[in-house]
Amino acid sequence: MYDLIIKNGKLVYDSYTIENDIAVKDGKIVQIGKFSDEQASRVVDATGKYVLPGGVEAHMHCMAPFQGALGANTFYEQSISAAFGGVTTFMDFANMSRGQSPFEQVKARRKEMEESAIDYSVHGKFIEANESTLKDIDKLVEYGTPTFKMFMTYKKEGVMAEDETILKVFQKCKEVKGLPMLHCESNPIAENNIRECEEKNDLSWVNFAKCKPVLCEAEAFSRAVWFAKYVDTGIIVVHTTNKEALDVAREAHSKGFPVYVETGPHYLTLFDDLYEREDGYLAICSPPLRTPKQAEELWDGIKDKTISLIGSDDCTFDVDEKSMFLEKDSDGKFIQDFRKVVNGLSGLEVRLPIMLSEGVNKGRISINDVVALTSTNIAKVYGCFPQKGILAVGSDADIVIVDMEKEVTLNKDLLHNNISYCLHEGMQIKGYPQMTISHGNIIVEDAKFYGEKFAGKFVERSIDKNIIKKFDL
Ligand code: DUC
Ligand code: ZN
Ligand code: ZN
Repeated sequence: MYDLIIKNGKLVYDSYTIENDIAVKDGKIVQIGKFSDEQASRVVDATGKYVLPGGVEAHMHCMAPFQGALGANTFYEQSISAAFGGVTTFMDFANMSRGQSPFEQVKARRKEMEESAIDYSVHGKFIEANESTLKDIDKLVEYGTPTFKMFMTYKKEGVMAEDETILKVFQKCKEVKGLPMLHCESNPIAENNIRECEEKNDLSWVNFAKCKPVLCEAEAFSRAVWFAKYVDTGIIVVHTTNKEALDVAREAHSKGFPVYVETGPHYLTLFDDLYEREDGYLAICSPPLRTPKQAEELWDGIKDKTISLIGSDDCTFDVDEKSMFLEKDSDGKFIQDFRKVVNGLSGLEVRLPIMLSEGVNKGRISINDVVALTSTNIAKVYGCFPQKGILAVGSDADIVIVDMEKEVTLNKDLLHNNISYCLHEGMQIKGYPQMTISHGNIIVEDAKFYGEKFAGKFVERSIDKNIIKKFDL
C-alpha cells in the first residue's frame, strides 16, 4: 500500500514531459507508472496539471542581521511562504564577522533553521582566508555544506573578501570539492561613485542605481571568472543583472569553464524606474534593478543557457526595516539617502509563479526550462541531486502541482511573507502552484498550509567532481 498516489499529471523533467502517475511511500518516490486508487491511502488527481519536482531555492537571507535589520520572518514563517511558492528546499547563509569560524557559524545557522517546515541547508561565508578559516573548508565539505559565499563589495560593512582571500578560497575549493559563490560588484567603483554623490549631496534613490552601474558588476564578475580560470575550478555567480556580465560568462563557457550564473525574478520583472518613486527605497537592492531592455537581455541569457540558476536573493524587510535609518523632513517625507536604506527585496514566494507566467506563458521558455532553472540545475550544482531536483524513483517526494491556467493578481495579501507591501502589486500572473508536497506530506493545498514546524530536514550536500571541472566541449 502506498501513502500517496498522484495520478494523471504531466510529469515535468528538465528536458521532457510525460504523462504518468507517481507513487509515494515513507517520504520517497517509490514507483512511477500507472496505479489504481485502491493502492494508496491518499490519491491526488492531477489531470490537466503539471507535476514538478519541488523548487530548490539556494539563495535567500532570512534572520540575517544585514545592515542592522533582521527581516520580517522567522525560519518557520519563511518556510511557509516558500511552500506557497512551490519551494520544498531552501538554503541560507551563515552569519559571519571577521575572526569567526565559518564552520562554527554554519553549525549555528543550521540550528536556527531547524524550525523550518521544509528541508534546508546552509552556505558558509568567507571574509578572510587564514590557516584556520581555510581548514574550515575541509570541515564544511565533510559536514555537507560545500558552498561558500564571498562578497566582492561591502568593504565598509566589514564583509568584503579581498582578492587574495577569493583566490585562496578558490584554490582550497578545487582541492576538496567545494564551490564558491560570488556577489560581484566592484567595491572601488561603487565606493568612488558613492563618494561623488556625497560630495554633490545628492543621495537620491535614483543615484543609488547610478553608483552601481553595469560595469561595476561586470568588472567584478570578470575578475572572479579570471581567478576561476587561473585556478581552474568552478564558481557560481549570484544575482547577475546584465548582458555585459553574461558576455563574460559566455566567453568562459565557450572554453569549457564551469561558471554557473544565477539571476533573480526581480531583475526579470522590476525596473529602475521604481527608484523615481517616493517610496523607491523599497526597491533598493544590490546589484540595483536595471532597465526593461537589460531584463530582456537576461531572458536571452536564460534562453541560450548562459544563465542556469534562478535564485530569489530573498530579503524580506518590511517598510519599517527598509527605512529604519532614514530621516524625515518637515512634511513627514523621507529624506532620500540611499546609504541609509537596508538593501534587499522579497522574492522567495513569487519566484516560481514569475517564471511560469513571464517565462512559459509568455512564450519565452518551456516549463522544462523552469524545472531546470528552479530545481534540477540547482540541485545538481549545489550537490543534492538526485535526492532533490527530479521526480525519480528513490528521490525525496518533494513535489509541486502547478495549474498553468490559474490567473492571479500579485498583491501583498496573496503572499505569506509578512510584509505590508508588494513590489509586484497588480502584476497579472498566469500559472501558479496549487499543491506543495514535502517528503510525501501535502503541506499546501487549497491555499492552506498543513506543514509542521521542525518537520524540515537538514540536507547534506556534496559537489560532484564534474561540476567543478572544465566541460568537454
Ligand atoms: N543584496 C541585497 O540586496 N541584499 C542582501 C545581500 C545582497 O547581496
Ligand atoms: Zn549578494
Ligand atoms: Zn544574496
